Order: sequence, then C-alpha cells, then structure tokens
Amino acid sequence: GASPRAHSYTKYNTWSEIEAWTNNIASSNPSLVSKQVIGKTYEGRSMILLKVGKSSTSPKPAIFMDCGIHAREWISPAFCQWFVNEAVTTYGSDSAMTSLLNSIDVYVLPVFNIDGYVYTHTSNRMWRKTRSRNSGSSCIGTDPNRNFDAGWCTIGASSNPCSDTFCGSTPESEIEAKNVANFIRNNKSTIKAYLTVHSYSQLLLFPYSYTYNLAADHSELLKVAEGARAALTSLYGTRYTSGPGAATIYPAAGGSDDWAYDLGIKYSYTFELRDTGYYGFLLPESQIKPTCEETMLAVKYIAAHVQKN
Ligand code: ING
Ligand code: ZN
Repeated sequence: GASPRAHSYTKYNTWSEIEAWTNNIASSNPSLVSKQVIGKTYEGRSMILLKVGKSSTSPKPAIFMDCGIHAREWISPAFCQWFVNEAVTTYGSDSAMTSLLNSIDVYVLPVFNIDGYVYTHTSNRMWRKTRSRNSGSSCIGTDPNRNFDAGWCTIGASSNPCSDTFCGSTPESEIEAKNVANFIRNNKSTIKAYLTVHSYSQLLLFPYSYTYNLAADHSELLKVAEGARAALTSLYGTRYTSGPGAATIYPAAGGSDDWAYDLGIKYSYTFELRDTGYYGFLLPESQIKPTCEETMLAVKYIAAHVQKN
C-alpha cells in the first residue's frame, strides 16, 4: 500500500498529525510499540497511549510518561514523539535502550490535554487549560496540573474558573485527569516511575509541590535528579536546576507528580524543558532537536536507575 509521508520530529505537529503518527509507529513496530485508548477528552477525542517495550509474556515493570498537560507547552509533545522514535530506532543498537526496553515498558501519553492543544493551533497559542465548561461562569477550562487529588486547591491554585490555575470543581473533575489517574491506579503494581513533561524553565522537579515538607524519599529523589541533570548538561551545557517543586519553582497543589508519589510511585518527576524565558512557550522549532537530545539523556538516566532498583 501507499506508505505514509514521513513524520517530522523537528517541527511542532498538530494533533491530527500526531494521531496519524501513533497509528504508523505502532503498525511499523509491532514487537516494540502497541497503542491503546485510555478514554476520551471533554470534546470527545481519543486519548492515545503508546506502550513501548519488547513484547513479553511475563509482566514487566513500567514507567509512565506524559506530555502536553498544558496546551501551550509545545516542546513537551515534541519530546514524547522524539522519545518513541529514539526507542524504536536505537533498540538493538544502543545497549542502554535495548536493555531498558527488554526489561521495562514505557507508557507514553504524547498529548494529555488534546482539546487544549488543538485550541492552541486553531484559536489561542497561549492557552494552558482544558476546554471544559464551568457551571456558573462563562470562563472555560481547568488547569489539569491543579486537578489531581494531592492537597487539592490548598495552595498555588485558584478556585476562580477564570484563572489559568483553576483547580476545577473537584479533584479529577477533568475527564483527562480522571482517565490518566484511573490508568495509573489500575496499573499501580507495575508502574515504578511517573514522568511528566512541561516547559519552560529548565528544571527537574520532584515532590512535593503542595507542601514544603520533604518527601520520605527526598535524598534518593535528589540524587537521581542530580545524576539526570548532569547527564542532560553534558551534551550542550544547558543548565538545569533540580529540587522539590515547592521550594524550587513555587508551591502548587493538585499536581500530577505529587499525586503519583502519594499513590506509591516513588520515582515521580516533573521536567520543565527549555528555555528560561527568552522564547518561553514559543521555543523555535530549531531548538526541538537539541532540546530532545539532551532531555533523552536525563530520561534514560532515570530509567536506568528505575531498572536497577
Ligand atoms: N509548571 C508547573 C505548573 O503546573 C508544577 C509546575 C510542577 C506545579 C509540579 C505543580 C506540580 O505550574 C508549568 N510550567 O506548568
Ligand atoms: Zn506546564
């Protein structure tokens, strides 16, 4: 049959391009990639999750990684696409990737907030939230990263539907957050790490953001973050800061990383990719390749730690 036009990993793809890509990469790599739908978005789009790993008959530990919680952070979905392509193109030649995918599955959600992502392409490039209606307000959307059940709406979040950090009417009021939380809860015994990719600020954050209290695993989380950060910096010298969310960026409740950690997923990290504000959310496409290359080193470092623990 006709072969699909090659997917570009060095441009910002639309949701329809990403959706077509998920089909193609899964059907072209049947022993490494499988596709599932974890639910629908508010506007009815399918939330597509790719499982990347060498097929196995016995259950494997897993890492869950999502991109695009916030609509305008376009470098984030670009990284998830890059990661899957690196996995399928370097499996069998790169020893770290081969060993990783032989022993671990990586669940990749390339776009979490699909409705918001579409809206940034069609109407408002700086949109952040979901696109759900709020009762009693004409303002649209909830911040999905304030909508998880982790100190929900106690700090660094707003109960005003017009705010960009609106926490929603209840924890998991957003169908997208509920679908992800349900998937993670249902696969809790296999998921050893939760990675969530945002931009911008060049940070590698870990719990907690909803409190200044240190996580029970603080020293290990810090040590792994420092190693990942060093790996990232080694490629192009990009400087990252790492630490607990509340003290490193700002206190903020309802974040997915804090929720995953309190559920029992120890290795829970939030990436804030390039840059530090010169371009901000409007990172030029020329920076997709270097950003993804350096971020791969950090993700592979964390994954290798998860693999040996
Ligand atoms: N930053 C994150 C945000 O949602 C964050 C920072 C991480 C908050 C973890 C809470 C928990 O505000 C961006 N850029 O979205
Ligand atoms: Zn974000």
